[in-house]
Amino acid sequence: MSIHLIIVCLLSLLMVSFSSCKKDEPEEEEEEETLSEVRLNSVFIEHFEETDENDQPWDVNDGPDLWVQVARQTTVLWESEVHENANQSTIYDFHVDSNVEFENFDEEYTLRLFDLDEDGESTLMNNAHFSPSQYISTGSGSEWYISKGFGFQCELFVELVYE
Ligand SMILES: [Ca+2]
Repeated sequence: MSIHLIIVCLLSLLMVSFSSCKKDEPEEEEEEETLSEVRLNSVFIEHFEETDENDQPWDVNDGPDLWVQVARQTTVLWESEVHENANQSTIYDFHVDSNVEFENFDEEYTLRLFDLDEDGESTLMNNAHFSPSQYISTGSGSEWYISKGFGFQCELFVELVYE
């Protein structure tokens, strides 16, 4: 074997080991998925106060005409359609059609329940404050339960988007 051939052999060996070295480099570690978006899909009103603060029924003829609102401070993010003549033994599902997103997990949001009156005005029946982080940190998943005693109980169904 000529010295020339030996050098060529050595060089190619070196190149092979160099390229295999590169191949063996560990792939970039997969980044942990982080929660990037929380969207509101539905609000379920499971129980509402039967009467107002004066012990009067919300609607003298039939049940209250329910609708809900989600707000951040003074900004209204979403308002639902109306479920007419609601009764105590039914759970009401208010589906969110538009894209409602809780952008800041630490911020406080407000859920309000109204009765739509015949004159077109609405009476606030109850409200509750919540912040997404309180549900995220406790691993509540996609169902957020809100309760103010037995009088007002509801559940938010959310979609958690990870990146
Ligand atoms: Ca009614």
